[in-house]
Parts: sequence; C-alpha cells; structure tokens
Amino acid sequence: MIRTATTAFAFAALMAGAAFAETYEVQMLNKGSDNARMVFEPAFVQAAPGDTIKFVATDKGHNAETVKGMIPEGAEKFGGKINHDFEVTLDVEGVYAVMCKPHYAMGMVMTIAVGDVDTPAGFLEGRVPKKAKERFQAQLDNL
Ligand SMILES: [Cu+2]
Repeated sequence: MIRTATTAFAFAALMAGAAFAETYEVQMLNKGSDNARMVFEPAFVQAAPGDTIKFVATDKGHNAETVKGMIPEGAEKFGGKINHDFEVTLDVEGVYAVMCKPHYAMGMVMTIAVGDVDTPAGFLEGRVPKKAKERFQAQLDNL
C-alpha cells in the first residue's frame, strides 16, 4: 500500500515536472541554415505557459526584445543586451513578437506562441518594417 502510494506520487511529480520544465533555445545568427541573413533560429516557437525561451548569442551583434504593442495583454515586455545570452519565462498566454533591435529593418524577428492561441486581430497593422512583416506573416502561418 505504501509502495503504491509512493509510486503514484513519484509519477505525479514526474508529470508535473514534464509539464513545467520546457526550455526552448533560440539562436541569434548572421546566417541561418537556409542561408537567410540575420535570423533567429528557430523563428517560431510553440510554448506552454511557464516555459522558458533561451536566446543564445551564437553570432555577435544581436539581441532579443519584444516589439512594442505586439505582446499579449497583461504580459511584461522583455529584452536582452547585445552579445549576451538571455532567457525569459513566459506565463501569460498569447503571441509575442520578438526582434533584434539592430536588425529589425532587415527582418530579424521571431514569434513565440504561448498556449493554444490564434493571431490577435490587427497584430501586424502597426509600424512594422516590410521585411520584418513578411517574416512575421510566415511565422504566424504556424498558428
Ligand atoms: Cu541582429
């Protein structure tokens, strides 16, 4: 009886751990595996609330930060320093647009979806550079 209870507890703890422990690595690159210039790889991450995104400064000269007005209501903006790894844990469900500040106009952007969500209405209607908009659109096609 005691053994059964212990096993059940251990199993429950394991499942809880699995549900909360995901960390997704996103590299900041001068050139992606498809030869595109200035990219986050992967450019789209489907996460769950409580998951962590780790931005890795594989190449120099990049950072990762949220795009103003393009994060879920109630979520906090985030941002890392250029040339530094940076990680953030996301608890609020929704769609987060992330850019590299020096290369935003070159389209260095990526999208994080937290939870089972759709593209918010008017998400790309703000001031978004042409190349960034094209890439956001492609990333949002994953939803
Ligand atoms: Cu960059």
